[in-house]
Amino acid sequence: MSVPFHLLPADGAQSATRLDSLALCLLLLTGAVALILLVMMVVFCVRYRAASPANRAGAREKDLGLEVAWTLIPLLLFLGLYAWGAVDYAALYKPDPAATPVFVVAKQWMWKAEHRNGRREVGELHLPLGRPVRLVLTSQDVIHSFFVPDFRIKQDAVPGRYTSIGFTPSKAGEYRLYCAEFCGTEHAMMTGKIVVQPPSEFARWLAEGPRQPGMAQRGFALFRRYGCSGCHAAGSSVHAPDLTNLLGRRVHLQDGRELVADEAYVRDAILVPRKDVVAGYEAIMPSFAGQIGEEDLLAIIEYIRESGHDERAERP
Ligand code: HEC
Ligand SMILES: [Cu+2]
Repeated sequence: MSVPFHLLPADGAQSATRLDSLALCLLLLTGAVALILLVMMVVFCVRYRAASPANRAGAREKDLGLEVAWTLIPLLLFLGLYAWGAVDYAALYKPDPAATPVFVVAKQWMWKAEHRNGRREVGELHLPLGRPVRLVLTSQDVIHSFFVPDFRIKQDAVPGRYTSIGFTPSKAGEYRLYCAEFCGTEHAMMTGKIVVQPPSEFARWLAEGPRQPGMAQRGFALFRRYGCSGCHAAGSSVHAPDLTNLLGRRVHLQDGRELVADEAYVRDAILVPRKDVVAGYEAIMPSFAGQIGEEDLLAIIEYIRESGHDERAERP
């Protein structure tokens, strides 16, 4: 829906359109309720004021039907709005795991992004038009917040953990990125640019330009350098779980809990291995906290993800 006179920021993503419709409905509904009450109040005040000769016969002490109606109808309307909001909220903050992940690392005072093929950028984020993306965010220092008003999305980037947000850009163009969490002297300058391109143009951009080896490939080298492969490689003499296809897999833990492995789980498995010990294994994995930087961690996770999808990634 487009609103005239730029009352609202542009809408560059489906999330923006949906949120605007929800906000408009909320405004209309609450506006209508307020208006009806106000008009009735004024009308009754004037009509039945003490001096008025209006006919007061037939006034009802009780009307169960009326009372039930004015309770139930608004209740259902507002519960409907609640459900609508909950669905939109889940779409943003529990994004589809199949959406293309893009990794964003915040630090004082810049936004760094890395795409799965190893293409990196600072202060800019290129995204394909019409494709669902899922940002996986973290921070190297303090809490920052990734805020794109034109997409109506905001998600904190928190040191020591991953957060994510999913959305689908719906209009090509450039959009402003802000940090929405006061993070130090140059917080106000911690801005960036989101560039939404048609998929073919995006693919060209992704393939060109300065780039490291793909994230998974870098992750593979790190996997060996940190000695993970010593325990986790097939044929290792250590009894350690096979990590192929781990992301998205259901994991049973020693203490009886069960969860689906996502990036945050793998991250914790590496940094705080005692937290979630896999059922059937001994807690012998050492913690790598303080040894592996955020960007290397993301690369290792990408390697683990790809090792399930693409056999070649295991032997680059
Ligand atoms: C000393 C052997 C050893 C080393 C070295 C080691 N691990 Fe592990 N790892 C294990 C064992 C044993 C488990 C299962 C018990 C547990 O969850 O702590 C495990 C569990 C995991 C899990 C959870 C697996 C699942 O199925 O849910 C991940 C992910 C993982 N390790 C990644 C790594 C990475 C990445 C490295 C290198 C940075 C590494 N490990 C180094 C032994 C090791
Ligand atoms: Cu910031």
